[in-house]
Amino acid sequence: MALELYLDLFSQPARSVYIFAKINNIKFDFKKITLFAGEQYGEEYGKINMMRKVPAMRDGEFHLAESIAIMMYLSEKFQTPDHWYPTDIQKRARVNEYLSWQHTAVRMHGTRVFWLRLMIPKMLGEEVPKDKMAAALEDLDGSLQLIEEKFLQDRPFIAGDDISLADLVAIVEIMQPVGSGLVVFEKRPKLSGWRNRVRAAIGPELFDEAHQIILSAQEMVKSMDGSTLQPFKPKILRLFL
Ligand SMILES: N[C@@H](CCC(=O)N[C@@H](CS)C(=O)NCC(=O)O)C(=O)O
Repeated sequence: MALELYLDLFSQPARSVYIFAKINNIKFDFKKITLFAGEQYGEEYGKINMMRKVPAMRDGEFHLAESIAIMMYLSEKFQTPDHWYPTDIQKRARVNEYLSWQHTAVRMHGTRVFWLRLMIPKMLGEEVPKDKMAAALEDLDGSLQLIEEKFLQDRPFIAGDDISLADLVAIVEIMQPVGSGLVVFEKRPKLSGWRNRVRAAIGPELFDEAHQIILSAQEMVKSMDGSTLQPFKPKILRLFL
């Protein structure tokens, strides 16, 4: 049985797993789980991932959730090039340091900005108080500043001269608020130079293909049916407002 990856490219961690598998020529069946249609709550998907999130992986009888765990599994199983998850313990520690930090920093703040700027007003019809928006933008800005000053410093990539899982996880998260129309790179030359290197290392075609959905999100929401999200409105507002 081929390796199965359960993905929706609207999701940042799903994109990182998708890019990682593609760039390493790992063969897989793309199992689309449409989050906005609530497919993650279906009975069948509950058997794949009881946490009801994407991404998830099935390799024969073995099921795995969590993007970072999935990419580490794939890197070991398929012996991907060392730079992705270096065996040198200090380089690996740099990658781990970023991966450990980002959940409650770039991921949390970038996701919040995406929902506050785009999904909550346009799909749920809810007005976002100005102070909430300002606080979310400030938090995101603080995280981007730390990526530049602490994680990148003067290095081309987070762990040194080559791209690693840390850069991949970072870029997919930063692209989420970009998808809501936020100007991120233009005012940050260091981050912008790094983004260009990451895109070149991934390959512009694969990078753009993986981000096509999120970069057309502003256009898509115009024709999307907001009623599919209504049942989740209390949960969404609790999470982001
Ligand atoms: N820590 C998890 C996060 C997974 C996650 O939160 N996925 C979101 C999309 S970005 C999801 O599936 N949400 C569906 C829901 O909460 O209903 C990972 O890295 O895989």
